[in-house]
Amino acid sequence: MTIELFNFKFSAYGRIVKIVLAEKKIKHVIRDINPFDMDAADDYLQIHPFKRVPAIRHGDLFLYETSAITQYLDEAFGGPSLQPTNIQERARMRQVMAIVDNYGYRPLVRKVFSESVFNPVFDQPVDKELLKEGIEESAFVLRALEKIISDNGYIASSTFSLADAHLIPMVDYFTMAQEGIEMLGDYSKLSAWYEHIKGRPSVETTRPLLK
Ligand SMILES: N[C@@H](CCC(=O)N[C@@H](CS)C(=O)NCC(=O)O)C(=O)O
Repeated sequence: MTIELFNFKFSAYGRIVKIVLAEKKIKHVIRDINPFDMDAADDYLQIHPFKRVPAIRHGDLFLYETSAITQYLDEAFGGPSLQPTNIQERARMRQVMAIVDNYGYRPLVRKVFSESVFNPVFDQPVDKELLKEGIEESAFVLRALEKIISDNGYIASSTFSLADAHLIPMVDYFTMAQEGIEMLGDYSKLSAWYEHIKGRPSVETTRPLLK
């Protein structure tokens, strides 16, 4: 059964799932949904009651929430395992994913990237206050990640894990902003991680082109 991925082409969260699909070479088709478009709501609300992306369908299973999706894909399909077997590394992996969800996405993507890059590219109004707030909040996130990053080349372990897939779309968008590049430069371990990961095929082939 082919996976159906309900996604919006610019979604940072959708890209996490795409990276996992690419890492594990899972066949899939993409169904385009724009969660920001109010008209898209009615049918899609049956699949995702909170009207976000991504969601997947696999046979009779419909699933939303990115970390549930990526864990499911990792466990239901062959290919490289993306969850470390070492218990401490696995805990770190889950911690990084939760940091991204609870503290990272909004400042890095919805405040810094959106206000500094996305809105100007698409001729949308820019909210300088939101950008300033995003820069301040992002510093806490980067500092926290710098403290816990593994010394083994990846964010949580010695091999690429779901945590790397969860974090890279956020940092990739963040560093499209000049403010983001400058800030990341203050964190040597995170910068080295980013340099190591950004050219990985699953990361390069899923990077959205803005225009
Ligand atoms: N908790 C959700 C978050 C997904 C999410 O926020 N997706 C964004 C796109 S990257 C979205 O659909 N935004 C629509 C909106 O905020 O109205 C998950 O883990 O999948």
